[in-house]
Amino acid sequence: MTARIAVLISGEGRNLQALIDACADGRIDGRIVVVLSNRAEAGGIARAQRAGIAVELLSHRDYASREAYDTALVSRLAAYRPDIVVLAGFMRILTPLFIGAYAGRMLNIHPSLLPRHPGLHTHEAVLAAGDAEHGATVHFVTDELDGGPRVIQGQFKVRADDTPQTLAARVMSEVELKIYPQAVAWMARGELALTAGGVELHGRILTAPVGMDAVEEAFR
Ligand code: NHR
Ligand code: GAR
Repeated sequence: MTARIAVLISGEGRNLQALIDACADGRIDGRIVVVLSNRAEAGGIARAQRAGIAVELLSHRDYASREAYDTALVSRLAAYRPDIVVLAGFMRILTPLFIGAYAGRMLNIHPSLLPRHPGLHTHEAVLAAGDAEHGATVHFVTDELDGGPRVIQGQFKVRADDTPQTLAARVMSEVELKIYPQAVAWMARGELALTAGGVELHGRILTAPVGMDAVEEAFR
């Protein structure tokens, strides 16, 4: 059954574009039923419109509290009956009110090798810490910010001349654009789930996130 997918964005939407493309060519057995942005300037809005996807704009500035915003978010999304909610560069921390509505059905991609460097400004943090490696992580979204169970991680070596900009570019092109469509494809096929025992992928409980070697040929 083709999964109904909601994508939440705040920015450029390159991850969104990769998901749009993977749905269009059948690598993801899913349909993006809505793209919701909290920012009117988000470049991803035009990408959604070009693909004929419904766009919802919901600015957090119009709400007095995080709970009021999340209540509006829940009701706006409910109209689209999503099976899966995908955070793709969404920059607002969500309260338990929203997380509870989509528990176990929501993924995020974070630009670091979690549990290293949760939160913002991860590329700067990697350089400041002198890390030898950097990358990105897809994880289930829980109440613990950037702390939900991890699914897949991709990494590469940091170079002596790297800057936050060069790191961001490699995280995106070498890792994020491959692992996120793959993770959403697994979820849409029912091959990935969050169970009481942890993350289940292809019938096995993961003891650690899988790596780039688990990415199928079609997503490389
Ligand atoms: N919400 C919950 N409950 N759990 C997670 O794991 C979440 C989440 C919401 C967003 C993405 C996350 C990331 O990948 C994400 C994961 C925004 C902030 C943040 O500090 C931190 C982490 C993430 C996203 N946001 C500021 C805020 O006050 C606003 C920053 C801005 O607008 O530029 O919400 O990194
Ligand atoms: C991505 O690198 C994503 O990992 C990161 O923002 C970028 C979004 O790019 N997410 C966060 O930092 C969440 N706090 P995109 O809009 O072009 O997909």
